[in-house]
This record gives sequence, structure tokens and C-alpha cells, in this order.
Amino acid sequence: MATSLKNLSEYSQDKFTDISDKTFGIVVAEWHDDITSVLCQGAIDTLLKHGAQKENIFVNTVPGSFELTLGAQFLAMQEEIDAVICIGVVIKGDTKHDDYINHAVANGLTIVSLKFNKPVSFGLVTTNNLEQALDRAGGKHGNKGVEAAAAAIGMLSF
Ligand code: RBF
Repeated sequence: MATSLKNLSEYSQDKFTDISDKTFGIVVAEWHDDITSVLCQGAIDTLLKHGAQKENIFVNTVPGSFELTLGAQFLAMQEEIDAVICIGVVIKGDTKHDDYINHAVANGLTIVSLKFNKPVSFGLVTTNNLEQALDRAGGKHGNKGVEAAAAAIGMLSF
């Protein structure tokens, strides 16, 4: 995984299970969609690279990151979905909206994952400014969508 010392979205795939028959739901927030679309593509490319079938990847959008939780729940409750990947970008502003949204999403996705006993990965990029977000969407800090997909595959391999 990427760290401040290791910038690329590297991950260990030694123990990845066969995902050719697995079904993935991706929820993408429309806020900052120029960035979330890049993260989403990173997630899709990663699933395909590791053997997922294109027809087994379902992408849905929600208005903003706050809605990722319910979007994830709509997907997780479907029996045929094996794992859910959530993508959003929340950038700090003049108010504390980012704190409220980020905590709500982190807590909400945890609950959905435990409620449905399925991997629900947290591809929420939470930054102080636009530049930091771009750095994490195919920039110098890799692509967090790639890492969110890798986490979902990793948990399916658990
Ligand atoms: N949604 C995001 O995905 N990213 C943001 O950076 C973001 N900033 C917001 C800032 C404010 C002040 C508000 C009120 C909402 C913001 N939202 C953002 C939208 C939020 O996730 C949600 O879609 C709306 O609050 C409607 O429930």
C-alpha cells in the first residue's frame, strides 16, 4: 500500500483469490466528479487486471460522499454482490463539513460491511486541498481507487 515513503499504489497480490466469478458493486460520489471518475477507473482497471469479468462490475453514482453509505447498503443487500467499493473526494473548506462527512462515511461503511458480512472498501480521499486530491488520483501518491479495489479483493481472499 502507498505510504508517504512509497508513493505508488503498490499492494501485495500474493494471496489474492480467483475473482473471475465474483461480482463487484462500485459506488461513486458525483462531487468532484473529475477526480472521482479517475479513482473509479483505477478501481475498475484493478478488478479487470485481477480477473474480474466486465459484466460483473456494477457502477452506481450518488450525489455526494455523504450518500456513499446508503449507496453501499443498497448494493451490499443484494445477494449477488460479493464486495462493494466506495469512491469519493472530500476537500476541506471554510467550515467543518469535511469532518462530519468523513466520520459519517467511515462509520457508515463499517456498519454496512459488518451488517452484510461483505467487504465494503473505503476509497474516500479526504484532503486539505485540490492538489492533494489530484496527487491521489493518478498523481504522485498513486490512485486510491486502485487501492480500494485491491482492498476489496484482499478481503474476498481472507
Ligand atoms: N460531497 C463530497 O463528496 N465532497 C465534498 O467535498 C463535499 N463538500 C460539501 C460541502 C458542504 C458545505 C456541503 C453542505 C456538502 C458537501 N458535500 C460534499 C455533499 C455531501 O456529501 C452531500 O451530498 C450533501 O450534503 C447532501 O446530503
